[in-house]
Amino acid sequence: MEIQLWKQTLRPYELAVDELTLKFNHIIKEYAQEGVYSPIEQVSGRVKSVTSILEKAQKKSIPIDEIEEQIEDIAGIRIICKFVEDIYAVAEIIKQRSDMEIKSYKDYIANMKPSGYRSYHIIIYYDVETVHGKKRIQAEVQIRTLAMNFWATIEHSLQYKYRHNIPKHIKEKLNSSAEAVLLLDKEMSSVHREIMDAQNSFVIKDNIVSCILSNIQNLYKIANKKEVMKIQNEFYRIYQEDDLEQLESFNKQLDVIAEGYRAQGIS
Ligand code: 0O2
Repeated sequence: MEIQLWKQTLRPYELAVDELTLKFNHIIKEYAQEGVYSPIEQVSGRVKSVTSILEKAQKKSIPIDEIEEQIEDIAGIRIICKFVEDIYAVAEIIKQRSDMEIKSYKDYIANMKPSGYRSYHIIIYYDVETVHGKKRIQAEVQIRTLAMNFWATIEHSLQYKYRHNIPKHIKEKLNSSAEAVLLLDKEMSSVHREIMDAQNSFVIKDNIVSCILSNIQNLYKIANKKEVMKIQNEFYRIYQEDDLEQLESFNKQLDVIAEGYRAQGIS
């Protein structure tokens, strides 16, 4: 392939990475808006550099004109989760989507790589619309926990530094830290439910409080100031009690009051 064609070839992959990153980030947002725990913690994406593509093609004896077909991770998305259970929930979300078609997957969590690498990989087909029309590309979605990502990032940097010939004593440290990561993920899974509940109630409280605040702000514009001050003080009192049910019922009452003022404003 001519050098100047690389940029053009990689453009649809850049578009795919941008779109997929946005879509996965939107999932986090939707969960937050619905006050539900999100299995996705962070999302990032990258297009493989030309050097890395050429290195991989050389290593795997892939002819230049078969690169797009045979190198499945030119577009790469990384999804970071808190818990191992979340990884499988994310994989399920991807399976259910109509805009991503699963080509294959590799479960390096159930089958850890000899290096100690753990992650769940899904290769998807994804359509992008470019000025030259529709193009179906492949993208690799790597799903891992925060702990797995920490290990993989360090190990990747060491592979890069030692050009895949990591000294024995460092390999041993990597092996023992891979064991520690496995243990950490197991320990964290045992408090999965508690964390989910805590996070859910935090998100629910956060949503209720922002509804209350926006209602109070609106009331300030249309209602009697003294009455709004009373409502505000009542809100502070209930907030300090730290009782979600009370907060919810106060929010409902406030909704009715605000609605009444809106109705008065119309008539
Ligand atoms: P980069 O620089 O991250 O893009 P293989 O057959 O094992 O050579 P293949 O067929 O591409 O590789 O599939 P595999 O094994 O699923 O690896 C795909 C990607 O997973 C790799 O891309 C890495 O990002 C990551 N990965 C796989 N194994 C390891 C590992 O032992 N350590 C770390 N840190 N990451 C790993 P690239 O192109 O190799 O690298």
